[in-house]
Amino acid sequence: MKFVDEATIIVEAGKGGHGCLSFRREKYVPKGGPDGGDGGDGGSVYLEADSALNTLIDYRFQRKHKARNGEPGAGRNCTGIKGDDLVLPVPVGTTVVDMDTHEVLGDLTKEGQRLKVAQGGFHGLGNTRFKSSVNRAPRQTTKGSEGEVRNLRLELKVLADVGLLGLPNAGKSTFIRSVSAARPKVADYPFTTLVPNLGVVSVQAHQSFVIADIPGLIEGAAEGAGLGIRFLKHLVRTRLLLHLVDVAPYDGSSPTAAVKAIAGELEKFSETLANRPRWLVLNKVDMVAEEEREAHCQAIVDELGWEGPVFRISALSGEGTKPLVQAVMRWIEEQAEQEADNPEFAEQEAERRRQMDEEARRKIESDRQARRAAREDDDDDFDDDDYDVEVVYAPE
Ligand SMILES: Nc1nc2c(ncn2[C@@H]2O[C@H](COP(=O)(O)OP(=O)(O)OP(=O)(O)O)[C@@H](O)[C@H]2O)c(=O)[nH]1
Ligand SMILES: [Mg+2]
Repeated sequence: MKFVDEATIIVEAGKGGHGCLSFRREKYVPKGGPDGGDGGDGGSVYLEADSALNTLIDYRFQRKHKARNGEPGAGRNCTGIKGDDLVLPVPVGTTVVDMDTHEVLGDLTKEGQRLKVAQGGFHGLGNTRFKSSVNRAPRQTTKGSEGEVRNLRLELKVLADVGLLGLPNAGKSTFIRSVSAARPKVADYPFTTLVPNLGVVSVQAHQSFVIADIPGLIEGAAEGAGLGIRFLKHLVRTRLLLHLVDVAPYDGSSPTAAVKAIAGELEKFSETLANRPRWLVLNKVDMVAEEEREAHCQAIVDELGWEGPVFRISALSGEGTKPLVQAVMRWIEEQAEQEADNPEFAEQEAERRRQMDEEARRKIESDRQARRAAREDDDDDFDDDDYDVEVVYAPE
């Protein structure tokens, strides 16, 4: 299935039905009173989070979505039928932004959560409503009001507790394969992973977390090198980043330089994200002779002046992955407890998430505009946000 994480759509609520102008006409009843009924309300448009979906692809094909109009009222005080609401299913993790005001209308993060995005028009009143002791034959009615119309941008960000970060070939996909049931492709060439993959890591019964594998980043990604950096937005909902680095690259390049390059790109994408908790994971330790391992790894840590947590693993053999996964689980639980016990901390976290969202949105939007400006013929159908690949997206 094609993975699409952004789409722009137009939603239009239904109009309210007009009120009816009518008088009772019956045999032998001269001058029957007013009997024009009210119109029906127009249908509203809702978005609803649906866990069966994991891409916004459908919204690339159909962009306009309209709820039904309310029916007009009729004689004999018949009220018009209300227009049906339109409920559009979107993947869990979809953020909805009003493109005209740039306002974030909502974040659909739970299965079944609903958000009204366009209010249906209000019904018009029939002339019966205007009957009074001084006006027994009112000819007055009101029209139904228009339904709301909105231009929306839908943004999908995967929901994961932990995000993986690293150069291509660092072993991110190998790692997620070794600790979860996810089966992303692994290969010894760069950019094997083209779309985010999720894996559920079960630590014990009832203890699990979700980990997101994203495409590799390279130096200059913020300026569009490699696959660019827009994938980083999939990390903004995570709580913890695992920064994987190959301790013994084939080409003899420096692991330290690799870590710094990634940190630099992260910073350019979102400062707040760059300052989130990030653990260093030294991968492929099996490639270093056992007696040299300790010194080799320590040298990298010293050269970086890394003060945070460090883990040494071999994603391929599984060595060291268990302690890492357990530490992650503990950390996540502690964070969750802290958020539950300390409202101030929870509010700060929420604020940081909002900030990251905002920074990510700004960066992606300015990149998009730069690309559009660079393209000579402004071909509107050209979709540079597409990931033109087939993926199996199975968080199991
Ligand atoms: N020896 C050894 N090789 C590893 C280890 N982890 C990964 N590899 C190999 O490194 C290569 C790249 O691994 P991937 O998991 O595809 O790397 P990635 O970080 O997902 O790369 P991209 O998707 O391209 O960003 C593959 O040939 C893996 O078999 C490890 O711990 N030890
Ligand atoms: Mg990969």
